[in-house]
Amino acid sequence: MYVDKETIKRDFKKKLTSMFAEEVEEASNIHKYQALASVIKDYSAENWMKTRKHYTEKREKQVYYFSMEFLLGRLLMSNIINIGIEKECQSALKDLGIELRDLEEAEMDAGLGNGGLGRLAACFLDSMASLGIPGNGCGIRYNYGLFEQKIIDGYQVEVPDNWLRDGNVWEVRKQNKAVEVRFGGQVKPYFEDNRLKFSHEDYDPVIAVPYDMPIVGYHNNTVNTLRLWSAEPVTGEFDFSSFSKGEYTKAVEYKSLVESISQVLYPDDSREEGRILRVKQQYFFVSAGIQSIIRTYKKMGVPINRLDEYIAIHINDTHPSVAVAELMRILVDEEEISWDEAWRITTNTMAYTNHTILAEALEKWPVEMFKKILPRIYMIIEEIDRRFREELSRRYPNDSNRIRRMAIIRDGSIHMAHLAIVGSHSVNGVAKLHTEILKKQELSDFYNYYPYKFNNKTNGITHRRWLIQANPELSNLIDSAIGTKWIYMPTELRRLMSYSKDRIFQSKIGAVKYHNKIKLANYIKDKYDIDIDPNSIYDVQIKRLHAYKRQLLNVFNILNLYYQLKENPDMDIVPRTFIFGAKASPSYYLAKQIIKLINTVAAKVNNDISIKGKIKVIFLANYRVSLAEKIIPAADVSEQISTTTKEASGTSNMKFMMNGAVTIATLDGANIEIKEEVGDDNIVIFGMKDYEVINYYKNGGYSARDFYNNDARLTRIVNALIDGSLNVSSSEFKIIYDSLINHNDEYFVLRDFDSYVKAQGRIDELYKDSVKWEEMCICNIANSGVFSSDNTILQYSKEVWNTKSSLIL
Ligand code: 26V
Repeated sequence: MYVDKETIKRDFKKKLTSMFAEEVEEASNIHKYQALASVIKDYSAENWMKTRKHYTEKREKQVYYFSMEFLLGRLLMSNIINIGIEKECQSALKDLGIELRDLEEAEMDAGLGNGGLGRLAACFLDSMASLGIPGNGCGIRYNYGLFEQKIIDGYQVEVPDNWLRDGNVWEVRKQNKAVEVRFGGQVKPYFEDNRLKFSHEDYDPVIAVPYDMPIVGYHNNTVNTLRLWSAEPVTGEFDFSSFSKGEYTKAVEYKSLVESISQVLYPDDSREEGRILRVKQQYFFVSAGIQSIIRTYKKMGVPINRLDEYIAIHINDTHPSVAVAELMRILVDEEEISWDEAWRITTNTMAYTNHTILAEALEKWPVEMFKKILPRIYMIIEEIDRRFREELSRRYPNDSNRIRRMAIIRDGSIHMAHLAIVGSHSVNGVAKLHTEILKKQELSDFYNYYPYKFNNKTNGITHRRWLIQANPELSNLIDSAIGTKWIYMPTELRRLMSYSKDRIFQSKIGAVKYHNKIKLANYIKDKYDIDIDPNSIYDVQIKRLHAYKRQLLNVFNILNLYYQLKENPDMDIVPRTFIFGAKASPSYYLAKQIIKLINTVAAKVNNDISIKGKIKVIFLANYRVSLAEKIIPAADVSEQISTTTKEASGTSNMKFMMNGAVTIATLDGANIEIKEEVGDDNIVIFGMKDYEVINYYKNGGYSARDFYNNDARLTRIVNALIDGSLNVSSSEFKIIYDSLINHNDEYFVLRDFDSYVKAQGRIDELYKDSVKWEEMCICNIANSGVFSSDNTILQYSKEVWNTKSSLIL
């Protein structure tokens, strides 16, 4: 869609008037942002309607991506770019004395996710829309997203993220599409027309109200929908004036139930809190989502038993796996379809992605708790479990252990991953190694039983946000070298390979990087009042804080360098700026102490003039999507140093690569595939191999204490945690010390230390050879195209969902 600059100017001024009764000169940036966003939303409104109508008229198969998390970040720029009116907006605003980039900064991030899993969902929405695939998101409209992180005295302090304070310009509340979701109560069986039926009584009804957000495709007139559900009370359900009737307690409980459901996102990554509320949240959006799918489907007039031909439901991790039981409930109880037929439809409709092998993250709900909250759903899960066990005992008549291991309900808990696997036709991991580990280890029983269900879909990232939007200079430079075909076909970036040794192109790449580094330095100066040197290597680790991601290994290398520099301040190394960004789960004490450690080391290193500014450590508070967009284009080195086997895929690794950073990595997750793409010379690999890690876990035989005792560098560094030499009390980092020495270093930090230090030495050597370095950067960019989420989504579409692109002409 095209809009000229004069129209934008006129519409923008009109909006400022209608929304705020303000002139351009008097409006704040927030108001100007809101007016512009609202204008942009208006521009996409017609295509939004058209897309919906088009899908219905053509009876296209639609996919619904169910996810508890959508980490969208900001939407203004991405919508403007995808509509295709960036230049027009820029110059319209310029005429009015406004910088588009300033308005961009006024937008709050939609931070409705913890990390990789939530951001992946957002990248997938962008790709589906840009490919014209009929794809919808379904999730929760949390009033509060992931907490805002403040750093006070080096510690993480969590502050509520009130992202809706100024309203959300992008959303549309659809009151008339609200549905009821039922909690608690009892289920009474009865007979009617010779059929066993169930009536759900005395339940607490909650109204689910959808808020729709447009997902604008890139230059293709497609506008898909992300539907987020908000929980509201049933009006008139409880008469608060009738307290005298003894209804008071019930009324108060009801009110707090309703208010809590869509109140806040769980800030836990891979750690189970076992909270009742989480089950309620899951059922809430799943039930609302499926009810609304069925409602729309029925309008098409196709019989319900063909649902699986028109609808695909994707389960993002186990969080929405109750969808299996909810769809069964609707088909069996409400549509009165036979169990077997309902089961065929359900399993053909559902597909499940696993995102982690960490045991702590596998959701198990206590039966006693679950059946109180969802009595009918529990009965259905029991029946699924009973039939599944029966099937298993026919197949494995003498293997009761195996049947127990695979059961959905076992030892008083419901295993949500098992429910998801049994109830889906497709189960996938998110990178080659991860899928192999699922097949051979974590889910090997299921792989044996259902080999045809298992497949790999390596993650991806949208190159529109992570390259075109975040790094416009690089994007323009690429255009000038190879044209713009890569935008529609990211693997075309390969054509940059013919420039990898071109000295002129190399220096242009270097200049773009340098300019991005200056921009980041200015931002850091502005926000944190710290000077960083754009001629230093920007070495970046940004991701959730977790022991397996090994921020600690990074810190140990820094301390090692620091001690070396203390002894020899003239040591010949390229100056380095180590940049961290990470949020820790509020209940994850070890992770929070690692943040404190990073800040403690930063204070020590940055204030020690004797090392002549050769290394600096910066912890950037409140890491989030919009901050990632500033950091990644400026990075020289991408830290992907998880304990091998633990990082299912990683996606920041792909973002860095696409922006021309060189990766230092273990052979874990998608790092392996990155190495395959760029070749051994363009990535720096270190650390244990997957089989070594697996062997250690199986057979023991690792002694962290031996490494601590036998490597003088480690002795000194680990001692520093408890000897007060970091200028904090000697008990401050005792928990970190204990995790390494007394709990035998579960994630092999000490084991991989030497290998990591050597790898960092190689980085230093490579960087000194600027011709080689630029060549590496170009090879990384050139080979990053396969990691566009367009590529991933095309595979899901073809191999899992059976959907196709359907563009409005
Ligand atoms: C688990 C829980 C458990 C309880 C409370 C809240 C909560 C939130 C999230 C999770 C699961 C986290 C799993 C996850 O984020 N996995 C990451 O998924 C990325 C996308 O596939 C992948 O790149 C990362 O390697 C993987 O760690």
